Amino acid sequence: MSEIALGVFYYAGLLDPAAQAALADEIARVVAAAPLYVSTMKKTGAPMSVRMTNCGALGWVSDKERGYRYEARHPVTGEPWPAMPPRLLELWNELTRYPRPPEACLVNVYDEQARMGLHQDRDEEDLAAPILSLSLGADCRFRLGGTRRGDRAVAFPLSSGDALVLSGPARLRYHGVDRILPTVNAPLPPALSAFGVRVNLTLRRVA
Ligand code: MD6
Ligand code: FE
Repeated sequence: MSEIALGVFYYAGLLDPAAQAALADEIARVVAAAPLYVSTMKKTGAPMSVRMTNCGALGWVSDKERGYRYEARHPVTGEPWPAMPPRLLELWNELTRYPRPPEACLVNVYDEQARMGLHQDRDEEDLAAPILSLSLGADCRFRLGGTRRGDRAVAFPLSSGDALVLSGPARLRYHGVDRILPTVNAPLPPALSAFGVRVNLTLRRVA
């Protein structure tokens, strides 16, 4: 683990290939129960290039009409989200040491062209709780800015099995995914490879 900036904890290669495959199996079960959907941006209504789903009590959803929010049900099927796999709760406890469990795990699925614009995660009421991110599959170029949009940013790759925690003074730092990198160091495990080339999980406390 290295604290690459105050409150930014980077765990390179935290999950070995077997752990990545086991996690991919669990996420494939989530996707089977809660199909991937396309969210739209709140101001423009433009579709996001990343497809999403969630597990846990709450899930992050977005549309032009009602904006960014957490909901207890899938926006298309109307079903409650699947339970969060116990392994994710363990990783949360291990890596964040936060006394309360995550309520939402957003699953972002990227194809080669997908990206994620620079954003802050601030749709949660509990901004004291960290966010834990886990990546599987293709490397991406991750961008981490400051707490104001115009602040200088650094960019570094996130690879399969890496974990990243944004906490404390870094909780509201802007960040995004510039692009998926072309060299495939670790393909998505077969359980998920039909859906895209990279999967990122973000675990959050909401309330
Ligand atoms: C991604 N990650 O890696 C997008 N958010 O695909 C995030 O948006 C993110 O990595 C909060 C904390 C860590 C993250
Ligand atoms: Fe984010």
